[in-house]
Amino acid sequence: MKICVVGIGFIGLPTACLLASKGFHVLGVDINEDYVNKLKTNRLKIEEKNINDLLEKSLNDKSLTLDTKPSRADIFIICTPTPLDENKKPDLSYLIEGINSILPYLNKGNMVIIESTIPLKTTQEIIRPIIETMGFQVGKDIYLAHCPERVLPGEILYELVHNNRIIGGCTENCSNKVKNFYEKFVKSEIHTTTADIAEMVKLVENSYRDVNIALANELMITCNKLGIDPYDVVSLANKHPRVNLLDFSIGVGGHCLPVDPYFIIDSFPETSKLLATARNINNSMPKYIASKIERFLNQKNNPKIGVWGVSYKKNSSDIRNSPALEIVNILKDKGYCVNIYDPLVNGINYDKIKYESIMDSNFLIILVGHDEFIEEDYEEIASLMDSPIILDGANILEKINIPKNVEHYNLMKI
Ligand code: SAJ
Repeated sequence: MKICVVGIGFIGLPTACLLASKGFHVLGVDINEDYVNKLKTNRLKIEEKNINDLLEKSLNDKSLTLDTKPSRADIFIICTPTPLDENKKPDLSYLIEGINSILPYLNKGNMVIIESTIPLKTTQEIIRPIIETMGFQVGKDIYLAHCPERVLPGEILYELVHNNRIIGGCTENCSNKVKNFYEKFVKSEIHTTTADIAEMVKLVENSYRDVNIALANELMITCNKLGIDPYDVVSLANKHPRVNLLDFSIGVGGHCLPVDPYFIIDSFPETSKLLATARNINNSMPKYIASKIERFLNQKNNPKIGVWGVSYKKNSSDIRNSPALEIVNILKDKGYCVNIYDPLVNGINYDKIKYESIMDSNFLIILVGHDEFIEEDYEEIASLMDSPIILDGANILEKINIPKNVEHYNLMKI
């Protein structure tokens, strides 16, 4: 069975490699020729657990080939990006380009599976008509379904197999055909439903998480005003058997939670006010945290600041929509001298070596709780700084040994 995966990025590449390892002949397609060539020649280190070995093996045994154009296949899986534009409106240009690219290669009996996260009614009202312009009848000639990915970056290869899946077919026949395919490699439950419901389920999953985090963030701010420990409030409330508050934070980043709720808000603004409010609360967190940091910075003349951690969440190298980076930019825009260090993120502005980022600094601000930061020797770090103050935005103070004489504060508690 031949599979064509269109869009070999964060989700598409692990999906293509996994399917190739399961005995399928897979063609991975991406419009970025330079990226495809670098993947082909193993010149790219992909930051996803176990992916590099699997990619090399699949390319070597030819179970996976890569190209910039699709070709005939039994199954087409679309994993193209669906970002927001500058007005927080869904940008479907990559998705439509991906669908159009497979049209010349479609044959009766093919499956077309949309794994990209998509706005409501996209499968039935945008993708289905494009396919039917080719003379195919969806449900009879082509089996079209939305099967939203729900994998956690860093655990993708494991979760592709072990997470249960939702399959939303345009028709019941589409759902059943696509379910038969997923049953070949998914070891968990597979639930079939309609395309409309599958689209909403995916958006609800991330919206639920975003609203829950917004509630925790709002409670943290109230606890700060009240002068009580927000960690105690959340951990004790969660002792209730039916309460599960998530963690408050410096903000909500990544390419999912800050994006997906807007797909519902854009379609139904009148009935998604809670989602919009939650987005506004989470979007405001970097500014709130930066204002707390400034209260400390203003105690020194021309303070020198080392910031550790810029990715969107701990133990990740991904900086998309990173609240930590937003905080850094707020401080820099206000003229503060900020040196950044993040061992997981390569790039011009934040690859200062560890000690250079804090040498003679007055402040060390830890914004992301990478495991590496927990192992550090804070005695030595404090000795390199000038009357050091450590500000923790990642709730790792309890896990690290800070010398008694070094001032340190948890930014969530003050
Ligand atoms: N965050 C908090 N508090 C928390 C948990 C997370 O502030 O208690 C922040 C993180 O620091 C990060 C952001 O939220 O900045 C998003 O992190 P995340 O842990 O929610 O994970 P993502 O965005 O990497 O992946 C999510 C997952 N969705 C759900 O858990 C419902 C994943 O399963 C999805 O597949 C993924 O979005 C996606 O691609 O949609």
